[in-house]
Formats: sequence, C-alpha cells, structure tokens
Amino acid sequence: MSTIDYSEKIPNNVDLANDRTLQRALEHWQPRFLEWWKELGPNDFANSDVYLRTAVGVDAQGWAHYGTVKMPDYRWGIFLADPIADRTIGFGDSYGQPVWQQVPGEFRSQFRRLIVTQGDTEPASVEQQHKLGHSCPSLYDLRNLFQINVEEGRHLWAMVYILHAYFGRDGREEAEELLARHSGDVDKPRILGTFNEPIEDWLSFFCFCYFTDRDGKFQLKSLAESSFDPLARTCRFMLTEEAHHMFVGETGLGRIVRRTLEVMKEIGSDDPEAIRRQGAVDLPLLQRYLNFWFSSSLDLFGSEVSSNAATTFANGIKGRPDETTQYQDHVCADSSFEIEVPDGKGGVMKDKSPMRNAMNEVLRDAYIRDCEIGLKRWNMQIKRGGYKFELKLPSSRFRRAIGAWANIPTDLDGRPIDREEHDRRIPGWLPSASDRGHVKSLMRRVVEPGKMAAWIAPPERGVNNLPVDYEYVRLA
Ligand code: BYC
Repeated sequence: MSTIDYSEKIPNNVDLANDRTLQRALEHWQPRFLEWWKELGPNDFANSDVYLRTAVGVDAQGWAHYGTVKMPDYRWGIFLADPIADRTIGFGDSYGQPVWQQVPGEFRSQFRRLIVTQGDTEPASVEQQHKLGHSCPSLYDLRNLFQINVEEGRHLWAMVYILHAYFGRDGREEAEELLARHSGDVDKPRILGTFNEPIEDWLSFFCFCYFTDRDGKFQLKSLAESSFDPLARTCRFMLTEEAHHMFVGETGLGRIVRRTLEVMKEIGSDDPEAIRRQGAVDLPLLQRYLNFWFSSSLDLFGSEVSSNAATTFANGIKGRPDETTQYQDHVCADSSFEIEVPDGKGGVMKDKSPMRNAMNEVLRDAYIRDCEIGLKRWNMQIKRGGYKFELKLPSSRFRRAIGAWANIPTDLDGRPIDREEHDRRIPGWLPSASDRGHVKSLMRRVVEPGKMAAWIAPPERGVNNLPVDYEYVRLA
C-alpha cells in the first residue's frame, strides 16, 4: 500500500512532499487551473455549499470522503491505484516483459499524444456544462452535476501529473495548453469533436453522461492496460470515479422515461404534442437526442482502420479493455478483423483489416454492446407501462464524421441513401429546432429540497444513503 497524505493542499499518493521539481511544476500550474475554473467552471455557484465526494485514497473500502464543500476549495488530488507486483506487459510485441516505470524515449511522442488527448476531454466537459447549474431540475441533480464537474477537474489533474512528472518541459507546455484550448472555440477548439458540442440543456447532459462518459470508460480501460505503469495505475483509479458519471446518465434518462410514461397514462395519450403540453419529453424527441449523442460519441473511437491504433497496440502503449480476461491472443500479429466499408456504389461491403489496425473498431463494437444495456432497461419500462414504443441505437454508419463512413449519408439503419433524401429526413432523426425549443422551455430551475421539475421523475434513492429531499446544495 502506498501512503497518502490527504491533509495536504494536493492530497496524493505520489510522494509529492519529497519531489521538489514536481511541486514547483504543480504549484505553477495550480493558480492557472483555479483561474480557468473561475472563468469556465461552475463558478456562479462558487459560494454555495455542495455535498461532495472527494477522493482521499485508493483503498476500495474507503477511497472517498463525503462532506459539504465550496467548489473552489475542493481538494483535487493525485492518486495512482496501488501497483501490481511483478506486472508484465499484457499485449503487443513486448508481451510478457516487465512493465515500464519511465516512458521509453522511442514511444514518447505517441504517449504524449494520447495523454494530451485524454487530458483535453476533462476540462472540455466542464466547459460544456458551464451554465447548466442555472436550470437544474432538482438539488439532487445539481449536486450530481457539480460532483461530475469537480471529478473531471481531478481527472485533468491526473493527466497533468503524468505530463509534469514524466515529460519534462514538453509536458509542462502541454499542461498549459490543456487550459488554453476551449470547447467550441473557433480558433483553439478542444481536440475531439464531441467535446466541442454545446450542452445547453439537461437532456443533452444526461445523454452526454450516458454515451460520452462511456467512451471515457472504454478509453480509460484501454490506457489502464498500458505498459507505462504510472499511466495504467492513474487510469485504473480514474475509472472508480467514472462509474458515477455513467450512473447519472443512465438514471437521468431512465427517470425522464418514467415521468413521460406517467404523463402518457394521466392524459391517456402518446401524442407528442399532448405530452409536450404537460411539460414532459415525448419519446420520439428523446430518440432524436439519443441519435445525436450516440453518433457523435462513436466518432470518438477514431477510424475503423488506423495505423495509429496498430502502432500503439504493437508498442504496448494502448491495449483493449480487460485485455487479460477478455482475449486469448494478446499479440494479434497474424489475425484479422472484418469491417464494413462503403462499396463505392452506394452500398456496403465487408472488408478485412489486420487486427492491430482495427483496434479502434474492436473497441467501438464493445462500446456499442455496452450502450445497449440502458436501452434494454428503458424499453422494459416502456413495455411494462403498456406501450409499444421502442428506443433504438442507430446504425454505427449513421451520421459519422470520422472514418470510412464520414460524410456518407445513410438512414438510421445505416443504408446509404442520396444526399437529398437524407437532408429531407434529418428532422425526423436528429433534434429539430422545435425539439430544442421545447426542451429549452422545460429548463426552469427547481431548487426546493426534494422537488423535481415536471419532466423528470425523482431518483429511487439519494446520495450516500441520504434522503432524496436532503439539501444537497445550499445556494449562496
Ligand atoms: N474528433 O487514426 P485515427 C473521456 C483524430 S472520453 C476529432 O482515426 P486514432 C471523457 C485523431 O486524434 C475518452 N478528431 O484515430 C468523457 C488523429 O489526429 P492526429 C477520451 C479525431 O489516432 C466525458 C486523426 O483523427 N480519451 O475521457 O487511432 C467527460 C486520425 O486518427 C476524432 C481518449 O480518446 C474525433 N472524434 O485514435 C470527460 C483516449 N477521432 O493525432 C471525459 C486517448 C480521431 O493525427 N485518445 N480523431 O492529429 C486516443 O486513444 C486516440 O487518440 C483516439 C483516436 C481514440 C481519439
């Protein structure tokens, strides 16, 4: 067990107290982080008391402390999961050799690129959610939003630690850049597409937590397999916090479905207009939001066939989620993977890629299966309510901006169609101006303890065994 001093300004288990170089780098960076948080974080709520979980260690039994904190005083700590004794490289050309405690020079730029890409998403998501606190559907939800925001802040710290501790001057420069790019900025946008999409309403927020945080789960699990042990251990611990973010997405969307079903029952109709008049979210509208966020998040896995993916796998830099338990062949030098590509004649054809080059697609497939779980649950709710409607994930070929299907018009089932038909049918597939207008009209803040906005059902339980009507945020 590594020791943790969580009485420090920066709680950590990386022996920060005895590392002057790292202290200097972090002390230089911290004021900039706080300035960024003030400007682009949920700073309108800086003086509110929020019931938050703070990571204080890596012991599965007691890794977090719950208490009331003002967000600027949150203690963003640096934690690595405990080392695994005699850990060896789990995949690629160096399979079976001891893992690395330093970055091998020849792989430095590949590692830096991945760490920067991972790090960039964390502050991006805080920026995207910057204004949401003003339209919260309940204090319970407001607290969950802030919990996610501070933890994404900590995940940024985690990547900055790796950059500062292992990449010298380049790492320090990259850490500054993580605070200089901004979500949606025309000149300096965030690196990955989805992280430049605005999140202006809570339906988008819950979809983001469900779909985009789930990409986080898969990418972090892949990096948790890395041969660079400090990175692997950092990502392993980040996954502990990530689970709550997906929980917020899944239960948020489930509560919306539940409320809609109640309204449908009350008014004896499934007519979208009638449901909207009751201030709820009709299911076809929800489906269009799912289509939007799912297709955007699929792009986060990169191209189906990628030489970057092949290189990072071969070099032991980035593996597959649960590499040890889920796969037999950890070298993948001779195997292949079947992918679907456009046939150039308006159709779909099967093609074979060397397995290593298809790693992005392997991950995307696993991700899609994981996304299905929530839909099954919500559809069960709808069926139990006595309705026929079924929520569905669109085809992975629909509305892609990256990879083989980028900019190829298809319908929701992934059938290539001509551009004119596509553009005509898009309002039925993606949130329309009227959908967005309706959702916007629902975004009225509800801050009386235990009360919920009319478009969402209460959660089944509160946070950390507290009641749902606990005052999770005391607004200043
Ligand atoms: N948008 O060979 P390609 C999370 C770029 S979420 C824009 O196809 P590759 C979180 C790519 O960067 C998890 N650009 O793919 C969730 C490359 O550019 P460069 C985030 C894109 O390289 C919620 C070029 O296209 N973590 O933690 O195999 C809240 C060719 O790339 C996109 C990671 O992603 C896109 N969607 O892999 C908070 C892990 N997709 O370098 C947090 C780190 C690709 O040629 N990143 N490009 O200029 C990676 O593992 C890989 O970089 C990718 C793509 C999976 C993103």
